[in-house]
Parts: sequence; structure tokens; C-alpha cells
Amino acid sequence: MERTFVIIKPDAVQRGKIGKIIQRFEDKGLKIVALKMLTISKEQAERQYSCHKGKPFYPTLVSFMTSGPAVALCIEAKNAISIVRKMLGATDPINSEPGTIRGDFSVDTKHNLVHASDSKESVELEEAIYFPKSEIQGYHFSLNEWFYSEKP
Ligand code: FUP
Repeated sequence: MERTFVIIKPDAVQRGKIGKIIQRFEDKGLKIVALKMLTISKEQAERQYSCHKGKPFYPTLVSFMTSGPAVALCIEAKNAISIVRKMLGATDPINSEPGTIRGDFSVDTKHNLVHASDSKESVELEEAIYFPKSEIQGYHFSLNEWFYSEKP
């Protein structure tokens, strides 16, 4: 089993899309193991996006991410990182396919509703910014046998 980290961004909260987005993850068969609403601090946003520091869009990205409440989640599934990234769709709205979250709900690169980690390293880094280990739940997902051919 693999874990990934997701943020439902401030634009999605303001637009009333929290439930719709979480519903997609649940419908897919992904197990939510941590969930909270928070207003992201400047320090958290800067740590999360440290790889983009110095790029022209970095200052407005940080101010956007800290502009209002967001929802952070940890999700567990076989191949969770790739599956969730695929469900989000491409960063650029011109390339995000219909059927993806960004493809269905966004027209702008910055206001793209969701973030998800793109590698095991970024999961580790991002989880540590937002969730103490004690807030990540370990529990048996009784539906697993209906989602997987083998015991995951
Ligand atoms: P993603 O992994 O799809 O979230 O995309 P990136 O890590 O490349 O970018 C992080 C965020 O920066 C994106 F969600 C939106 C924002 N961004 C811009 O605002 N302008 C750009 O040119 C590229 C990214």
C-alpha cells in the first residue's frame, strides 16, 4: 500500500467543491487516512513549494495557497501517488482532460482546485509539513476485498 498527500485548495473550498472532490476519491476506492481543514501558513506554503522558489509565479502561488481555508488529506491505496495525480489532471487547463478534477472544474493554472504529491519523496516532505504522524489513522478498510483481487 502506498500513501499520498492531497490539498483541496482555497478556491475549491470557496466554490463549494470539497464534497465533490472527496467523493471522487471515495468512489475510486481510495482509503482516506487523514483529513483536516486548515488555513495554510506562509511558512507551510513556502516549504511545500520550495522547489518553485525563484520562479515568477511563486509569490502569487504562496499568497493564493494562504488566502483562505484549505482541506488536507492523506490517502492510501495501491499506487496511490500515480492514481491520484491522474485523477487531478494536468496543471495547465489546456491539457487537463475532461473527466479529471482540474479538467472538469478549472480554467486557470493557479486556480486549479487540488494539489497532490508527485513522488514518494514529496509525500514524505508534504505529510510532515501538515500532519503529525499521530493524525494519520491506521485502520482496516473493510471494502478492500471488493476493490482488490488480492489482499493489498
Ligand atoms: P502540480 O504538481 O500539477 O500542482 O504543478 P506544479 O508543481 O508544476 O505547480 C504547482 C502550482 O503552481 C500549480 F498547481 C499552479 C502553480 N503554477 C502557476 O501558477 N503557474 C505556472 O506557470 C506553473 C504552476
